[in-house]
Amino acid sequence: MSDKTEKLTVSRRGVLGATATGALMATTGVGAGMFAGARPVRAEGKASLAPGELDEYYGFWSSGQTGELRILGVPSMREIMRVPVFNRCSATGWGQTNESLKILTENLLPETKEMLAAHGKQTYDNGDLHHPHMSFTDGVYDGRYLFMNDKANTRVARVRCDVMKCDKIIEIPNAHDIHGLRPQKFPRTGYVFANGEHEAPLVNDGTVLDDPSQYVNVYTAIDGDTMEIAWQVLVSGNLDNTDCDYQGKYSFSTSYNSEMGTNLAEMTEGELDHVVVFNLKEIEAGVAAGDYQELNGVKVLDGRKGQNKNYTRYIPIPNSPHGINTAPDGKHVMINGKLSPTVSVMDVTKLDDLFAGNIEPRDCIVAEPELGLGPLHTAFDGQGNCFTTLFLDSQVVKWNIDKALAGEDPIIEKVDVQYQPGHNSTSMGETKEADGKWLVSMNKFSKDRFLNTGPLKAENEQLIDITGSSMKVVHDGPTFAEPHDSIIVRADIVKPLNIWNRDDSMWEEARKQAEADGVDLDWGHDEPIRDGNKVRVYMHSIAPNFSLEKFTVKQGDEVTIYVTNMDDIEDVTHGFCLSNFGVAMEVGPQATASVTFTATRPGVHWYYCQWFCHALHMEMRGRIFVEPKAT
Ligand code: CUK
Ligand code: CUA
Repeated sequence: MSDKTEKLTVSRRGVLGATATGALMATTGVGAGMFAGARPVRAEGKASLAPGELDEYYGFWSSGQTGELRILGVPSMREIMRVPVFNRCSATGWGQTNESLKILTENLLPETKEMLAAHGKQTYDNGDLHHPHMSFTDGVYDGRYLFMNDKANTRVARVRCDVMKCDKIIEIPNAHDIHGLRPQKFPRTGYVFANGEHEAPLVNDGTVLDDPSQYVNVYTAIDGDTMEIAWQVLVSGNLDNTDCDYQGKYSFSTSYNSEMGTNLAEMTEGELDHVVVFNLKEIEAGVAAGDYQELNGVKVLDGRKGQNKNYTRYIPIPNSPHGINTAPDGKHVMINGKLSPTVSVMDVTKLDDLFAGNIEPRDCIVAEPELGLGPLHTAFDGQGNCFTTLFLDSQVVKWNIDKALAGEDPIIEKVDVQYQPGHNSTSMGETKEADGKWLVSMNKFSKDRFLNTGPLKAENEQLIDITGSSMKVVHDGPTFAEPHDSIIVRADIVKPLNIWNRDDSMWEEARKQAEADGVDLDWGHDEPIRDGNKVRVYMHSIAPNFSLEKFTVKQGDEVTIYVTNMDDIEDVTHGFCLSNFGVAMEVGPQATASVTFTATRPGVHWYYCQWFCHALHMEMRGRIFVEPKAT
């Protein structure tokens, strides 16, 4: 054990024994800072925008167990849009339209489809979306895509920033429960790195059950352009959060359970956990050299401890690190201690030597300042300062990297937040262009900050002005379950369309089917097209009319309705809602959407536009006649 490690172990023991572990285990939710004097919220400063004023930044928010992506304006913190991804959305028909079902089902594993079919489902209708991140070019957001994980059902999704709709969802084979996710920063995205959190047998077919010694964990690199899996690496310990460098050489993940324990006592037994460093060039060389096993169509390399491969290195870190954040200086990476009151500062320029065997793993840790209790995530101002959330202390601590490196007390200021912060994010903070204007502290508990809504309470996201010499909390923003992470992107980087392009690939299947049916998809067809008991109905909508005011099908027919919105005016979205069939979908301007259902109920049924579009919106409706089966 090196001197450094010994010192680290001792100091950690002292602090942990007395406070952090006890507080965390005994009373999650009631940390020291929870009762600290709550400062009154000032609705002042640049955070309040006048009506009609636009925000300077897009905020892309996860929604945790709600499973959607949310778009906020920063600094106003107004929620502008929700983008369904892993969830079922009543408003847009996500999870019901044929277009969304294609995306939700096309990359599910065969055994998943089988499991879902046994439950009468085509796809999952829940997800747990923690980490939304934008694609990069040259270390800065490029406005192409957003990528995000689903911890609940081991998936990764992509949202197109031109239309703000999800266009790809893949299920990750071999791994379990994708948690940490980051896009490659340089030269571009490139890879999307995804952490499998929960360990399991590599071939999880029931042959191995309660034998954790045979469990593995899996790190996945996805090609962000094709959304195909590039490679996977087996690792020791589970994987929590991940980030990568600004050189395109390394990525790294925290591991909170290097013991591979399965209960709390086992998981926190060891004094040290680790960060796994992945050497991208070496892994690519390993793939090229055929040093992998192919499993479920994926190339899986072995980067576990003791394999003596150059794919990975394991750097000891005080027990249970959580967030990992690369500073905009391109050199330092902050590894947040969680159970340890420290943040470990890793210097990425030392990683070449680490892989060459010239230095010891701990030599890459160049500072390890004590900051407070329960450090979870760190954000940056681009001026050499860090902002670390202290979950147990209910504080954000501002500290200086250079001072930490010099061994001085790096703490500049602490600010109380309400309460128990998890992630935080700064404007452009995870890019080379961190601008040091805004910080959002994403607090897990709101307690008394809003009107009481009963036992289930909102989360509280606080906006903090970090431009001045001291941090100012300027806004409280309640959010529903449960954003973990967010990014704050300069508005000029994101350029969504106002109306769809008619030739968008989103409804490619509809286009092909219409062509096969000899129908002009734009304008539709006067009569349903019958094909055995399958019936296809094509109509268009122009406010305030559907092109079909009635049509007839037979009881038991499988009916597909295609609606094309031929309005080409900004914000004129129509809907199609067939009452008492549970059918509803959004049809954006110049878009086509379709839905398939079985006409089980004979009689007269109304469909209507459920998106208020026109003074005669209520009149925008029509009838479907379902002829009863001959008895
Ligand atoms: S994790 Cu939630 S507070 Cu899933 Cu990014 Cu740290
Ligand atoms: Cu169309 Cu309401």
